[in-house]
Amino acid sequence: MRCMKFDLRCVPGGSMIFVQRYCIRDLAAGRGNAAGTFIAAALLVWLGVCGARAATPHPLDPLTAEELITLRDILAESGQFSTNTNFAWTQLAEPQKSAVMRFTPGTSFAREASLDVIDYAKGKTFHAVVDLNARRIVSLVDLGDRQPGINDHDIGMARSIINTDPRIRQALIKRGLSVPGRPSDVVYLGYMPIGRDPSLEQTRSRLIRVLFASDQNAVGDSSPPVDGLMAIVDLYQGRVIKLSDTPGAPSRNIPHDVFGPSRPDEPAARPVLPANPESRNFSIDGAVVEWRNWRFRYSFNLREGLVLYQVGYNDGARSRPVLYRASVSEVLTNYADPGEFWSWMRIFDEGSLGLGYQAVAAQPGREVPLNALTISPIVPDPTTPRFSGIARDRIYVYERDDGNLFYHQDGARVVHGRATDLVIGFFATLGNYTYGFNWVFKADGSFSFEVELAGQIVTKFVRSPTCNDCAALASGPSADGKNHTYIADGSDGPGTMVYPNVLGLTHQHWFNLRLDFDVDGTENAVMENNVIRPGSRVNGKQAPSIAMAHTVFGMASEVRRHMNEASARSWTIYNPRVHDQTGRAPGYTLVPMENTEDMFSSPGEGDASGFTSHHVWVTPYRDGALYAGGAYPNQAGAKVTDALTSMADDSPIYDRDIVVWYSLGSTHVPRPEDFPLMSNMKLSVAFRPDGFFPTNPTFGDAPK
Ligand SMILES: [Cu+2]
Repeated sequence: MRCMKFDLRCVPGGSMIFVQRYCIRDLAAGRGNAAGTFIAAALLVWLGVCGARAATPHPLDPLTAEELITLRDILAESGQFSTNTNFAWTQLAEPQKSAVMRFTPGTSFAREASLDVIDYAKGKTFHAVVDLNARRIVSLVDLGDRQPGINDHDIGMARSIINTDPRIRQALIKRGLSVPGRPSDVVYLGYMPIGRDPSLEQTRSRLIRVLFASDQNAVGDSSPPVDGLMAIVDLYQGRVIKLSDTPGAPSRNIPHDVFGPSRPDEPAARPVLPANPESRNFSIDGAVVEWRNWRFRYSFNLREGLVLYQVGYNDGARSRPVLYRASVSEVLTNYADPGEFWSWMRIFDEGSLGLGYQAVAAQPGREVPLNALTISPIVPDPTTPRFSGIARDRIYVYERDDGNLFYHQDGARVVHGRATDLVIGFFATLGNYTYGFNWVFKADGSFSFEVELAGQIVTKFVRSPTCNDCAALASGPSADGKNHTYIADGSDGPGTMVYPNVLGLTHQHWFNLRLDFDVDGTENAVMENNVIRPGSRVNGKQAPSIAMAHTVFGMASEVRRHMNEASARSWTIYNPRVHDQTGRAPGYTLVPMENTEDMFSSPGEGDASGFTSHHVWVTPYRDGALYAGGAYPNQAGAKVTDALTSMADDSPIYDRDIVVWYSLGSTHVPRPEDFPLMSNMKLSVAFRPDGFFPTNPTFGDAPK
C-alpha cells in the first residue's frame, strides 16, 4: 500500500543493481539449552568479501561498479547535461531476449545502461541509453509529458520550496503548530506522487504533492495529516502552484505513534527456529541460485527490485526452462475517499517511487528467519562520486519448513516427506506500508509468489467522535424481524472509525506480476480450466458429469479473465509442441488464492490502472514491455500508451512466445485492530506443475 511518506530524514532508498560481485551476509545462530531457552548469540560470517566473488560474465548481470563509473564519465564527457541534472532510475538495458538465448559463456555481449534524465532548468525529461562498450550515448529520447518516478533529489527540492513559501508557515501557525523557523525542521512533511487529479491533468510539469503531519511531538511520522492543508509543488517552476487551505477537521492528540513510549514489545512467545540454522541446501554462484532441482538467476533494480531470470528445473539430465523472467510489474494503491482532499490517492508505488529504490535492509532473526542469508547489491547512485553504492542486506534467501510434503499411512506403514521451501525476496517501504515480496520454490516443482503487507493504515481526522454505522447497526434487523442491510454513510462512508475522531480509509492494494513463461521452450500456449456441472452445455455438447471445460486462448484481446471460485477456475501455461505418455502437454497451472475485484470506476483503454480490471492477461512477448501500468505513470496527466491494457491487442498468443500477467489484489477495510499498527496481511498465488512431470517428482526423494 502506498500512503504517506513523512520526512524529516528522507530514507535514501539507495539504488540497486548488483553485479557479479556482492556482499553476502550469513548469520548462523546457536541453539537453546535443554529447557528450550533460545540463545540469540549470533555468529556473523562473511561468505567472501565484497567484490571478491566474480562469476562468469552474463548478459543479464547488473551493471558493475566499474561500469557505473564508465557511465558517469560518458555522461559528463557528453557535455549535454548541466550540473543540476537528476540522473535517475539507472539500470542495465536488458539485451533482447533472443540475444540472451543465443549467448554462450565466454563470448562477448552488449553492455548498455538505461536511465532517465531530468533537467529542471530546461523543464524536460529524457530517456537515455548508453553503450558502455562503445562509450557513447546511443539514444536520448525526449519524454515529452511523461515523468519518471520521484526520488530523493525531487524531495530535497520540494522541501526547499515548501520552506520558503510564507503561506505554508502561516497556515501551520494558524492551526496552532509551532513553526519558529523552517517548517521541515519541526513538522513531518509527507511527499507524495501527484496521483489522480483532474484539476492537474493539463499541467505539463513535474509535480509533487506535500501534506503535513499533525503531531509535532511524535517520534514516528504517521500521525493523520493536518486536515485541509495540502500543497502542490511544481519542481520545474520552483514554487507551490496550488495550496489547499481549508478549515478541515481539527487535529487531536491520539495514540498513533508506534515509536513512542507505548511502542509495542516483541511477542513473548519463543521464536520458532529452523532445525539447523547453519545448514543449507542452496548455493549461490554469482547471480545463479541452485536449490534442489531449481536453478535461476536473480538481479535487482531500482524500479522492480528483485527480478528472477531463466528459472529452470533440473530433471535428470535435462535442464528444463520454466520462466525466462519473473517480476513485480506494478504496485497500485487506490483509496476510496471521494472528498477533494483525498480523492487523488491512487498511487503507482512502483512506477512513481520504485520498489528497489525504496527497498530496506532485512535482518536475520528479525524481519526474516535466523537462517536467512542476506545479499547486498551494488546499486547505481548518481549522487555519489563513484555513481554507485552498496545497498546493505536488501535481498534475502532462506529455507523454511512448510509442513508435510506428502503423507500416507496404511496400518503400521507410513510414507512421509517433509516439505522445505526456498524463499528469495526483498522488503520495500512505500510510505506507511512495508511490503515483503517473496518468490517461493517448492520441492515438488511448484512455486508461488507471496506478498506481505505490513505497517500503518492511512488515517484522517473527522469531526464525529463516534461511528455513524455503529449507531445504525445497533437498531438491529427490520421491524418485521427480517434482515436489514445498512450502508455506511456520512463521514464513515469511505472507511472505518478506528479511534474517536479518526477514520481509517478503505483502500485496495494491487500487485501485478509479469511472468514470461518458457515452459520447455519459448513457444507456449495458455488455456483456461473451468469445472462444469453435470448437464451443462458447452459448444453443443452436454457434460455427462462434473467435467473440465478447457478453453484454449487464441488472441491477447480475448484474455481479460477473472477468477471464478464457482468453477474452480485456473489457467494452464503449456507447451503445445511437446506431449507426454498420455498425450498431455507439459504445463504450469496458475491457481489463484485470495484475490479481490476492482472496486473503482472502470478505467478506459490505455489507462495506467487498467490492469486491475481483470486478474489474468496474456500478451505476446515484446522486448522492453515490462510494466503493467506503463513505464511512466507518475503524473495526473500522464499519457500512458504502453500499459497492459494497450498490449492486450488482437495479436495471436497460441504457440508463441507469450507473457502472463496476474493482478493480485486486496480490499482493505480497516478494523480498529489495524490502528495504530496493523498485523501483517499476506496474499499469494500458486503455480503448480501440470503435466510437467509424468509422476510426483518428489516421490522417492524423501528420507526413509
Ligand atoms: Cu491496506
